[in-house]
Amino acid sequence: MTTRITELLGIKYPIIQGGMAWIAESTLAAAVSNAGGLGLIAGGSAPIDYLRDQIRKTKELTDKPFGVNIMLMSPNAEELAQLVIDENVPVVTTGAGNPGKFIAAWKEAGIKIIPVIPSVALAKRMERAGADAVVAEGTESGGHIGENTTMCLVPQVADAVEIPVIAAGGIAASFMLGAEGVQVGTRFLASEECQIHSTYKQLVVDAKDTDNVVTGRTTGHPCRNVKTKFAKKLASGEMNGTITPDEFEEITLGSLRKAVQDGNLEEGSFLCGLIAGMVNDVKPCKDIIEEMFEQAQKLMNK
Ligand code: TUI
Repeated sequence: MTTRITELLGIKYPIIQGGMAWIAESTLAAAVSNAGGLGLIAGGSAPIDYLRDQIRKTKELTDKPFGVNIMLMSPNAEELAQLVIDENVPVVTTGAGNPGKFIAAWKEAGIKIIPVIPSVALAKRMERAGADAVVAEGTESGGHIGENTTMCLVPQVADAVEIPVIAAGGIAASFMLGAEGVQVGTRFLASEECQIHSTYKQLVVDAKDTDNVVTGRTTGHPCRNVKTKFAKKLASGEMNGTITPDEFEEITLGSLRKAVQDGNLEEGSFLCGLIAGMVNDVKPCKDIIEEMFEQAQKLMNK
């Protein structure tokens, strides 16, 4: 399956891993890259020394291309943006903001730049600024989300820009909508190589189509999660006004770490996309990728 994305990135399958903060580290990134996709390490709000170490570990674990995701709301985004240059990272994806001010320096360093965008307007702005491709991420995705759906956003972005579009979602459907690659996050949560707590993996495997909720709408930073008691309590508290936006920020501070490292059901935010209902087992990244492409091929042959 050769597209402009496989050619741009030098990968076998047009699939890039989501830049999941606290989750995407060297073991997962290298497994996805070794399986023929583009593995990503999450910058998140990690300390610079941790990210440098993860980049170097990934280079030891794979000789294939990989990337780093820069989360632009992070207080240290600026220093992480410089680190990817210093460490010769081949690809950068960005999330939760406009990476415009970093693009010139990254281009100068020969880094391939792929912003994740929630709207046509931002996709056009990124193309003008020199991005190599964009990921159009619909509201079904896990974590920090925009309002548009993949089904409506992807074809509009694909029409609006000349650069290749990567859809966050299933392969066959994404190609029908005009994308040339896919970004996959939630499915990789239930991979053998993903280092999250076993409780987190089990929540993803057990989730049905309706076991999902958006929290943080009152703060302006909506986030999609597995519908645990904690997430439900947050969402309803926001809705009926018993949790103010400030209280929400306080309660959820550190909650992603508590989910990922401790599997803490009482205080953890288990970020996860709506597609978790379809994720029913834990297996190696290689099997996940190969199975996705076999299924896509069958669907497209139909
Ligand atoms: O970034 C993500 N997903 C994330 S980031 C994250 S960590 C976090 N935790 C709490 C609050 C905020 C972040 C967890 N999941 N996906 C990519 C994405 N980017 N989704 C939406 C956007 C986005 C939103 C606004 C991109 C650009 C943007 O631009 C606004 C502007 O400045 O024009």
